[in-house]
Amino acid sequence: MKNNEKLIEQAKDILYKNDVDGYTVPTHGLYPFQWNWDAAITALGWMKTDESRAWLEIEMLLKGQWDNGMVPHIIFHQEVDSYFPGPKVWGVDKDIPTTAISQPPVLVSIVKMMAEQAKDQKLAQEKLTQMLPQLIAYHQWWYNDRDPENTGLVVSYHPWESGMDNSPAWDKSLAAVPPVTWQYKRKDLEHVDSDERPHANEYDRYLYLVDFFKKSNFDSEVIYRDCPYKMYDVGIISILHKATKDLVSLCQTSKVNEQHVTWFNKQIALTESAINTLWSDEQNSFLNTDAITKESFPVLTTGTLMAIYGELANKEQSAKLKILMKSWLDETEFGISSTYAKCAQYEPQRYWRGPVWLHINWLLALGAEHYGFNEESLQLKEASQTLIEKSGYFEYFNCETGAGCGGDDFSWTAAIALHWFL
Ligand code: 9WN
Repeated sequence: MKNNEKLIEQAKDILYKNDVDGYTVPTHGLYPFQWNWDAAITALGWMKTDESRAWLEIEMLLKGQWDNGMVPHIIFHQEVDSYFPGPKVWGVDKDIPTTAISQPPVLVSIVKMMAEQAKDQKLAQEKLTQMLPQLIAYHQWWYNDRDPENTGLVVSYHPWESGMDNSPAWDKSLAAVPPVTWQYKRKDLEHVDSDERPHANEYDRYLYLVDFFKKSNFDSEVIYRDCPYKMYDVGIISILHKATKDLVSLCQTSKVNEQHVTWFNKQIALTESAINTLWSDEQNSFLNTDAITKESFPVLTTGTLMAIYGELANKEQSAKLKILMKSWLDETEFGISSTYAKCAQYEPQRYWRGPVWLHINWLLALGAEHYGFNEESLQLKEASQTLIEKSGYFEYFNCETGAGCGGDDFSWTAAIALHWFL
């Protein structure tokens, strides 16, 4: 790559700049706490400069784990008032305040990659042994809490849980959630242009759900029964599935109790069969589906393509997804747009409705590689390199112009560039 040395230095500088006492904020100001999937992805970047710091990132994340096993979506390690909604709105009364939902569980897969690539194997094995019980508890929580009826498909309770906040796939289900009636002041719009962020009517409903969790005393059974938003999110299901397979492999090499392996293998088999109920022959894709109304949404997003990363597509499905991925890639120059450009809801610049995220390009490239879609995987990598050379380390990028959007000096963008191609 052009300017390789300079880009490496800049990426590492971003990690150090965003380091706050052992955890990394995604970017200062806009996101001043530790986020779940950001932390995991950022740890991969730390592996390129300081392995013990990388392990510390994961340990800090696991400090926020709930007794029931959930690893929350945000860990509010310190008070900072540049973000809304903060710990008071979430109302989680714990030593370290957190939110009450999780995020796409890439964690275990990344821990496995870290252990495999670590130069300091002694440290890696020590950390792995120490964290494995917590990682097992996290995955048990996903299946027990979010699929109590053993269907093979976990549900998600909030667009923020998907990590792809205002993806058009959530529009209809979110519109069925009542808005909050109290007044609030958003802080994201103090940092980023409003045309790059979700609309007010979406925030009204995001907050209604936050209130609902609090009013339900965070009781899993009550939330499962009454939550007005329940989604079969192909992204979460796929990422969880891949991570559970990685967890089984970690358990086997670490000689963990065989019962765990058997139990997780059962979950893996259930999902492999149940995922077919989300397949659409019309769209030639898996579709996100409302778990309350059972309506599936024919909008193609990076979440729906994640089945490739999750290794959940069978032979015929993967052949169709390859064609879809190819034409998706041909639509724009910089990788996979978060919403397929031919869908009516596509907007090249608005949050999760079109822009490109570097870590999503990377996850999809891994999936493409798994299925032997070598051309697509290479195209994703080259497009991602072009993006970084052109625009630097933004949170995400306009998929048509490649212009940086959202927060600048962004941790996961720097981390993936370091890990993947620098
Ligand atoms: C809410 C931190 C997070 C990412 C998400 C991204 C965005 C938060 C927000 O930022 O979400 O969690 O306030 O917009 O959508 O994927 O983890 O980078």
